[in-house]
Amino acid sequence: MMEAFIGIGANLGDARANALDAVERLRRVPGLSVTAVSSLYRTAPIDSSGDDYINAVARIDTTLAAPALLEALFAIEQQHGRERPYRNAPRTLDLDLLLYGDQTIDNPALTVPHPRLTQRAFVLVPLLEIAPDVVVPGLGAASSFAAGVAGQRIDKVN
Ligand code: A4P
Ligand code: MG
Repeated sequence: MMEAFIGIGANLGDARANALDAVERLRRVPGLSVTAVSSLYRTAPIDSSGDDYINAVARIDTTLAAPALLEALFAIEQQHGRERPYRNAPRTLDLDLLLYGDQTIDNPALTVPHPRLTQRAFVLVPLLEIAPDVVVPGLGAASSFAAGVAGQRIDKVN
């Protein structure tokens, strides 16, 4: 059994509903259980355009190998009609594999830890909400990067 963290982002359509539905769909994936979900956050687009994003992070326990887990995330994105016209395009739903236990994975299809994880408040803030002591393999405590993203706009959605 592996503990992993999934980043959830949406900024097209009803972003809040899409993020919440993503969590419900994650709960139904065989070989995976959702053990914690952060609050939803409204965040300014970073290197992206369009409306504010809704972001959240889920913690899971899973027996799926990392590539199979990524496939399951893609399937949920597809169920939300995700299109990929260009990199960082606005999206109905984006699911990123942020951390997969203490593993480091680096191949064209999958990089874990997610390479931009420590530079982005929209990932770090919800991650630290549910896992304040989590360690990013190769980089150290996630909390040590919080000060570096303090200038990025992020507000908890009530
Ligand atoms: N891929 C490699 N590693 C991973 C991983 N750990 N998790 C590959 C998920 N996918 C991974 O992803 C492109 C390719 O990355 C996939 O084919 C997969 O094999 P994508 O989801 O099609 O494209 P993307 O999301 O546009 O690119 P990417 O690289 O995921 O972008 P980022 O860096 O995640 O940024 N601003 C706010 N406020 N909130 C956001 O959620 N998101 C982005 C996306 C930009 N700005 C944002 C937000
Ligand atoms: Mg993505």
